[in-house]
Amino acid sequence: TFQTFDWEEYLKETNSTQAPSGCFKQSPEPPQNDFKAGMKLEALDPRNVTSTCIATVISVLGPRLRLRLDGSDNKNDFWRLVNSNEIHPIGHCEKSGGMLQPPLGFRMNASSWPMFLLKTLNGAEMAPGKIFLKEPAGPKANLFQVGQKLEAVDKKNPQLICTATVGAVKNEQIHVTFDGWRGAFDYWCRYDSRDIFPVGWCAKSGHPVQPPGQKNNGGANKFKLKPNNAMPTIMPVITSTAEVVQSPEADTSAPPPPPVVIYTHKSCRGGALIDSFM
Ligand code: MLY
Repeated sequence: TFQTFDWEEYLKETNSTQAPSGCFKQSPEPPQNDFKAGMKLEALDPRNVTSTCIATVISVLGPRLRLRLDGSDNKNDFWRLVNSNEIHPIGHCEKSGGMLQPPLGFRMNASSWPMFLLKTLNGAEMAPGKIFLKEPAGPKANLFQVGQKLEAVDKKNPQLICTATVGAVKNEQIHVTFDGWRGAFDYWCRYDSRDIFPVGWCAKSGHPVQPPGQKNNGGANKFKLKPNNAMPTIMPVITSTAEVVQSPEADTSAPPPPPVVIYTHKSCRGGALIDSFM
């Protein structure tokens, strides 16, 4: 089910303000996404940005695309907005005098690249040029202020866009901190990064948003997601301690403790100690 987050209440409760939309290099309205899974396009290799590669759309989420470079593995998928300037229709590279390159970590011998390229493009569904949208101009200077709220991609879990706060501002950079999460997820980025969005962008664009985590939140997370139009459902999570693998030194003479049943709302995320179950 599609989830929303009550930013208005959260801003009030935290006595904070949102970064104005003019701070961001994002279009005022989230762009339309007409890409479909399976379509092929050209993308800069995120691990080697001087290379243009063939990529396949693995899935779509709001105005974002999950991409995988053809000839690469399935462990290095990355996400791009439909109005990114790092993606183009097939043929763009050659038109601008470049040559398509194998991705970093090409799984075959480099000498088989030309044949691989022919085969991967033969009969492929190529994303039509008209669904690639122009990158917004964005602001000319860093207009962010410390303490302002925003929505930001979690670079360690890049499918997630999360509630965040500007922790610091320095020259062209801002420090993105994730509300209710330890600092391990924080990062510095340019003010015109495509990974940061104004408050409410996810809700507007049909992209899920992650509510704040539990840290320094008084234990209970008041600001959880609310399902849009689904009836709340309580789901049991059964953790059988009997399945825990024991080390050779463990006392196996004692009987295993009984299973523990935890009841939780199905939209709740497990956090560090309980796996997600959706
Ligand atoms: N289960 C992962 C996910 C963390 C997501 C953190 N983001 C939202 C800032 C973990 O606990 O590491």
